Amino acid sequence: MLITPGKLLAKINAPDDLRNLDRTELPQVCAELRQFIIDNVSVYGGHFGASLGVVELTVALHYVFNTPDDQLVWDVGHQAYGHKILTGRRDSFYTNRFYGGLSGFPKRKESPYDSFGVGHSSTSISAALGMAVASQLQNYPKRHHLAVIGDGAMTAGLAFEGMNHAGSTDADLLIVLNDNCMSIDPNVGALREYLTDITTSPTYNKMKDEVWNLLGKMSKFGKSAQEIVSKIESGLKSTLLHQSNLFESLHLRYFGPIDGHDIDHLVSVMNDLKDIPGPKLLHCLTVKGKGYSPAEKDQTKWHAPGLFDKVTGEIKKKVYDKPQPPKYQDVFGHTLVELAEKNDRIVGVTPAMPSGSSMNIMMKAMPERAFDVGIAEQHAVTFSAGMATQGQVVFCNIYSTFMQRAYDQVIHDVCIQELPVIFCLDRAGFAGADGPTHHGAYDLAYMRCVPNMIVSAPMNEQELRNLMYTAQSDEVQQGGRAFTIRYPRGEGVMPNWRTPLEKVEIGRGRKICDGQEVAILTVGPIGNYAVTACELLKNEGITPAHYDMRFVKPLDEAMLHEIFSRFDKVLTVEDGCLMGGFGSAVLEFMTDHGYIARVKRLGIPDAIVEHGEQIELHRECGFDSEGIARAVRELMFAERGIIV
Ligand SMILES: Cc1ncc(C[n+]2csc(CCOP(=O)(O)OP(=O)(O)O)c2C)c(N)n1
Repeated sequence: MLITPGKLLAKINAPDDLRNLDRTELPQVCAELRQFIIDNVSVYGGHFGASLGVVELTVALHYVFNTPDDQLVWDVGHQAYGHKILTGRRDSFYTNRFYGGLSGFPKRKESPYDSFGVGHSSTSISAALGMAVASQLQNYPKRHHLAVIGDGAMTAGLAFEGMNHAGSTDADLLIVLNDNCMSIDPNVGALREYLTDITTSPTYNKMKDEVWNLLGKMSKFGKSAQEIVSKIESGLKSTLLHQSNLFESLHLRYFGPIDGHDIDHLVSVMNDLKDIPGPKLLHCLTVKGKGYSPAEKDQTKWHAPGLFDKVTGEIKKKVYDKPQPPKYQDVFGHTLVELAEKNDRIVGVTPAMPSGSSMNIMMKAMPERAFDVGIAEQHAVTFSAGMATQGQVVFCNIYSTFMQRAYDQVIHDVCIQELPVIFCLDRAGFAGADGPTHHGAYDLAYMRCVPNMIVSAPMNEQELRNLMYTAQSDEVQQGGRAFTIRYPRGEGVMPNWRTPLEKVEIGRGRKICDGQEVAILTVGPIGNYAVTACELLKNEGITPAHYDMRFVKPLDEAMLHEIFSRFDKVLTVEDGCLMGGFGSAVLEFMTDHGYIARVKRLGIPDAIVEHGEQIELHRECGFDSEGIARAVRELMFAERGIIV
């Protein structure tokens, strides 16, 4: 249902309408835009604090620059709700993140204003620089290129790679650094301290005043950009004697810090910067959650709070009449501490996801043994490898989708060197409403082809605990193989999950139930759908066998020999890509051992699956309970010409 916008916002169907407004009306636009975001997210959910924090930046950027001809690139994109609302998607915004609705992130197919698709962090500088260089090659100097990047995203190597390149060009690039001192959790590392220093340094603030005076003169007296820029630069050089500037050292002209909530000042400054050639960075200070006090106070909780009462600020929690299963991430977090209490060589590593992965449980219990390394997946893996060389038992927890960034590190720094790092891949399978940039679709395929790697997926909480227990055991740690444990977003199936820890034999599956005619082979929690499918089929007199293979590598070969000897109809089910995944592994086994069987594989097809509830996407791909039951019937009856 459409939420009613304020009266100015109601008239903005595209940024041109915004640009037709008088500058004095912009504070009102900002207030209405902020309210519209609050009204929508409180009832339909989504990311919250980040978009509130960039309301003024969003309005200023679209007011000053000629989007969509000027290229505006958002980093991560979770803060782009205001941008979506101002660029023709106000009336469909209530569908944000729902199945078939708007994407929660900028997406090229969705709008010409979404110049670059995003979801993973720290891509904006490289992408906008690429666009700027292309504009030069195509002799189109009129176009501006803008990258809006947070201080969290700025901690990634990729952002620095982009700046390092940008500084050696004369491309028209404006990097807007949205500095709110927060990642999802508080930002970490030396860069955060540097940004705070630069913000509070008296030398810099004096210099800043001089720079703004010069910029002000430029607009008033029409001085040439070159003249002003050379003055600013000589001013900077004298200041640099006192304090070096990181961005200036990379040959980016640095402006700021300025108040990112002062819309009038933002418009003036951006207008001035338009005339300054070359790569430059504007440092804006903002508050995550700005304008909604509960979100300003607890910024991590309000990053993506779920539904809430916008008047009281109370976050709505579902009420149950009996205990519910925990989230897999919490089972991970608590089990890690339990293991670390007994094994003092255990350490934990997370790249900027302490809350999302529940590594914060260990960070609280054992702060000296758990590390948040910033949005730096590559570093997280190599840092873990380094610790493993010294005999630490490292649990490196990375979302499946973000691990894609660190693939070379997995091969080069871990597996080739036979280091037994334990990779816990959270959000494996469909991530849900975050959509294709966040689906953990590829991990089974990309991990299983690497030598010296064990790949496993627990079917429930107890299995997760046991796999973690096994991975840290001396036997595995001395074996020189890395150990991947992948599990999905959300709750498991066992309310009483604090089970005694038991070792699992590496490469050993479990028979869930015996049966006739068809064998269903699953990995991970998707196996619970197969359990339900078997119950459905039982009513029809169909009784397939079901095996939880547990390991995609090494496969349980003894079990597979038994299966292919007994069954000539086999169904594999995985919530990962079909190409190269678990089903492929089973087919490889079959052909390598000369078995002949009819094998049907269910999993994620070779296509981009959009966003939606996990169950909706499982259904779409045909591996929910109904889909599995249907596939069993097909295997049994289709060849006899019976339509099922
Ligand atoms: C490669 C990658 N790792 C982790 C994430 C998860 N993530 C989403 S937003 C975010 C924090 C970004 O902080 P910042 O750039 O400062 O933006 P803010 O939310 O503070 O506006 C993180 C870690 C991601 N999107 N991409």
